[in-house]
Amino acid sequence: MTNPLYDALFAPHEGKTTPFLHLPDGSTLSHGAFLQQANQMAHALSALGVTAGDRVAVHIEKSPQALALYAACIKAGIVFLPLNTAYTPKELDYFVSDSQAAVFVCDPGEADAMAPIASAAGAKLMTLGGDGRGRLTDLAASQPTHFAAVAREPDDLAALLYTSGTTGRSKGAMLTQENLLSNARALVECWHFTAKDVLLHALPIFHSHGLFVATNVMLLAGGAMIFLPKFDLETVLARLPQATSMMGVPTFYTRLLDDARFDRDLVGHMRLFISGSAPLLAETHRQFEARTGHRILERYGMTETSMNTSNPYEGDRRAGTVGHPLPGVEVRVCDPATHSELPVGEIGVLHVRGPNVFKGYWRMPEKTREELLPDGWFITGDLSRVDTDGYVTIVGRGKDLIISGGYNIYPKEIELFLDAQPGVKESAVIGAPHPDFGESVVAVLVPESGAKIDLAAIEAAARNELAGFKRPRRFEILDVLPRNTMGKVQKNELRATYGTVFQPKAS
Ligand code: MLC
Ligand code: AMP
Repeated sequence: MTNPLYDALFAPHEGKTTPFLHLPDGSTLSHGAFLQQANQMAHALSALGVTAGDRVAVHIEKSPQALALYAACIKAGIVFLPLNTAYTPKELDYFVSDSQAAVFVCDPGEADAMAPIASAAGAKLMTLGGDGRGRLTDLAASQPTHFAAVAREPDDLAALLYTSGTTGRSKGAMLTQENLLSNARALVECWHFTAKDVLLHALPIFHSHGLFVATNVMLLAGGAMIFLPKFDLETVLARLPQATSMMGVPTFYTRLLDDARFDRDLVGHMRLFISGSAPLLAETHRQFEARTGHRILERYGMTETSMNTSNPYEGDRRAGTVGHPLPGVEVRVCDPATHSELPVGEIGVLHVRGPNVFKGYWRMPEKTREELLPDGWFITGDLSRVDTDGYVTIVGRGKDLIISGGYNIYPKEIELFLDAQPGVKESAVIGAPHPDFGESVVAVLVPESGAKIDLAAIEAAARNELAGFKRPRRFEILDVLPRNTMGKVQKNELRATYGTVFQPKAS
C-alpha cells in the first residue's frame, strides 16, 4: 500500500531523533517525536469518524501540533483545509460549509463563536490552541503512537486551499498528492536543500508558501526549521545566526533592511534567501545585495499551481524577474482573448502546465473550465513576458487583485461589502503602493442621493466582517465613479488620482 506524499515527505523520518523543529522556547522537536504526535492525531481523527477523502478545516495558530495535524491528514488520506487565522466568523462560515468539512478545528478561545458555524455545516467542532492544547490534543494523547498510512493514488486530493476570486466568491483549489510532491521535488533540486539545512520559518502555515513551499521542501530534504509563530523582527534577527536559509514575502526583506542590525556580519554564514508571493522590487534586491552580499532568489507561484518558476541557484538571479520554469513545468505567454501563444518577448497572460497544476476548483466545474483549459494549461491571470534567454518577468496583473504583505485581496469582495453599507450607492476598490505591505487597500465610495456616508460605522462593520488585512486603509468619497462608454468603472483613472503612496506611518 502506498501513500506517495507520506512515503516521500514523512515516512523516511519515522523513529529518527534528527532535529525537525527548533522552537521559540529553545527546545527542539525531533522528526520521530513529531511523527508520533501525527500518528496520535490520525487516530484521533479516525475516532471522530473522519475517513479518507473527508475534509478537515482548521482555523488555528501556528504550532508544532498544527503541523502534526497536517501530517496526520496526509497519512490518513484526509484532505487538509487550512484557513487564514485573520478570517472573521462570517468569512469562515462560507469555507466550512462550502467544503462540507467533517471536522472543524478552531482555537479554544473562539469555540463558542465557531459552534454555530460547525453545526450549520454538519461538522464536528474540535479545538487546538497555539500552545498545543485543546480538545483535539486531549483526544490524541490517549491514542496509539503507530498508525498505518492509508493508501492513496497520486491523483487523490491532499489539500483544499481557498483563494478569492474576481467575482467575490472564494474558490477551493483542489491540490493532489502528485501536485504537492512533484513541486517539493523540483524545489529541493533547484534550491539545493539538504538535511544540513536549517530554514528560518516565520511564515504562516495556512498558505501555499509557508506550508507547501517551506515545510514540504524541508521535510523532503530532511532538514530542520526554526519554527516561529510569526514574523517578529527582533526574534528573526536573534535566530538568523542559527539558520542556513530563509523564505519570505517581500515585506520580510524590507523590514529587515529597515534595521541597521541586519548586515553582512549577521548573515555572512547564510546559504540562501528566497522571496515570493508578491513582487520583490528590483530596488529591494539591489539594496539587499549591497547590504549583505546576498542576491535574493525570487520565485513565482500561486495557490492553484504551487511554484512555477524560479531564478537559478547557480547563475544570474536577475532582479525584477522570476527566473525560469521549474523542471517539468511549461509556461507560455498568450493573447488574453484567443489564448493563442504570442511571439517571444511580447506581453500577454501567462499560462502554466505541469504536474504542479491543480485538479480544479471544488464544486465549481464552470470556473474550472474557464481557467483550466482541456489540454492542461492553466490561465494564471498574471501579465508577463518571457525573454529570449527564458527569464520570465511578471509585468502586471490581468486580474483585479491587490497583494498586501503577501496576502491576496480581491477588490470585488470588498466592493460587495461596501455596497451593502447604509448610505453607499456604489464603490470601487483599488490598490495603492504601501511602504511596508507593497500595496494596500483604498476604497472609493459614492453616497446614495442625499445620504451622508458614516465612515466610522463602515470601519466598525469592516472590523466585524472582513479579515484585518482586507480592510480599506483609506477612503475617498466621490459624486460619481468614472466609467467608459460601456459603463465599466475606470480603475486606471481612479488609481492615477487616488492611488497615491501610503505614508510610512500608515498601516
Ligand atoms: C497584518 N496586517 C496586515 C497584513 N498582515 N495588513 C495588510 N496586509 C497584511 N499582509 C494588519 C493586521 O490586520 C493588523 O491590523 C496589523 O496589521 C497587525 O497585525 P499583525 O498580524 O501583527 O501583522 P504583522 O505581524 O506585521 O504581519 C505582516 C506580515 C504578515 C507581512 C508579517 O502579513 C505575513 O506574514 N504575511 C505573509 C503572507 C503569506 O504567507 N503569503 C503567502 C500566500 S501563498 P489592525 O488594524 O487590526 O491593527 C502565495 C503563493 C506564493 O501567494 O507564490 O507564495
Ligand atoms: P495566491 O493566490 O495567494 O496563491 O497568489 C498568487 C499570485 O501572487 C500570483 O498569481 C501572482 O500575481 C502573485 N505572485 C506570486 N509570486 C510572485 C512574484 N515573485 N512576483 C510577482 N507576483 C507574484
